[in-house]
Amino acid sequence: MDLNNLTLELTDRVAVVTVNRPKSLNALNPDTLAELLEVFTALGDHEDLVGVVITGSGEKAFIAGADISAMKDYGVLEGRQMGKLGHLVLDTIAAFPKPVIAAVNGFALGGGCELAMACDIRICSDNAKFGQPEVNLGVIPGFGGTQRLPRLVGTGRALELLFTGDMIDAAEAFRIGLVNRVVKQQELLPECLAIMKKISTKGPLAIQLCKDVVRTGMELDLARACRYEADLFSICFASEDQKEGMTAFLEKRKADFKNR
Ligand code: DAK
Repeated sequence: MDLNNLTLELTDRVAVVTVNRPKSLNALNPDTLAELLEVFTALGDHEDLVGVVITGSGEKAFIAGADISAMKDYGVLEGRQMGKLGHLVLDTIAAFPKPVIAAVNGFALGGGCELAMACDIRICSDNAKFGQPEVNLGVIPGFGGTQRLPRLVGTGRALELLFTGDMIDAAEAFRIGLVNRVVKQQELLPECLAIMKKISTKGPLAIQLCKDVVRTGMELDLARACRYEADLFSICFASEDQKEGMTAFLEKRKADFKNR
């Protein structure tokens, strides 16, 4: 894989993807989006992977949005193409078979906030700032922000952020439920890796099915979603891991899951 805008590191079966364009505060240009798509597509085939942590390089920005200089002169068709690519990348992250954690290490604005919202869990450093400032530029969010933000924080709070373009700090993001946890900058990556380590001790198939049923179920009505849960619950009983997990409990030992 030839990566010019990202770095990819694999440690203890966890992939750390870092958007690496510090000069433009890790803004997302089409090449970076294409690389994200390539990396997540390749990692999706990695059976032993526990999950992915995505972050930005440096201590100032996670991702300061879509690259404004790249899109300034776009016409309708280029705008549409950029929007399609952005949605494809974020949908790929949201549907990625393993957990994805956003380690938000600074500004998460516009497309950066939208990318963080497509992840399963958001942990941020205490200097992080969030916002959807698109109205300042005469546009609306184009990578799902108008949809994922109200689903995460409620319609009223989302519309206030979308109408004002205001930035909120880490404490406020935590208060409204936009992030799971706030930690010091130097603890950010260790904290995310510690969550992944805990996840790595659980039944891998169960983790995968949990993500699937939550993500799919949120798009269904409650009755259908619960029926889907019942289907996936029963599938667990086709796995060796279910036998191992329950046997280990009864034998008062730690389960040795094999992802089968
Ligand atoms: N794009 C390009 N360059 C950026 C950038 C961005 N989003 N954000 C920052 N930079 C660049 C700055 O231009 C500056 O470059 P130089 O002047 O050094 O060459 C460098 O990063 C450092 O930034 P500042 O000098 O501005 O740093 P400050 O600490 O003073 O301010 C800031 C930091 C994050 C508050 C400020 O840089 C800022 O307000 N940045 C813009 C934030 C923003 O508006 N982001 C949202 C972008 S809109 C679409 C779908 C989706 C989208 C668009 C279209 N379609 C379907 C077509 C998404 C849109 C967005 O994300």
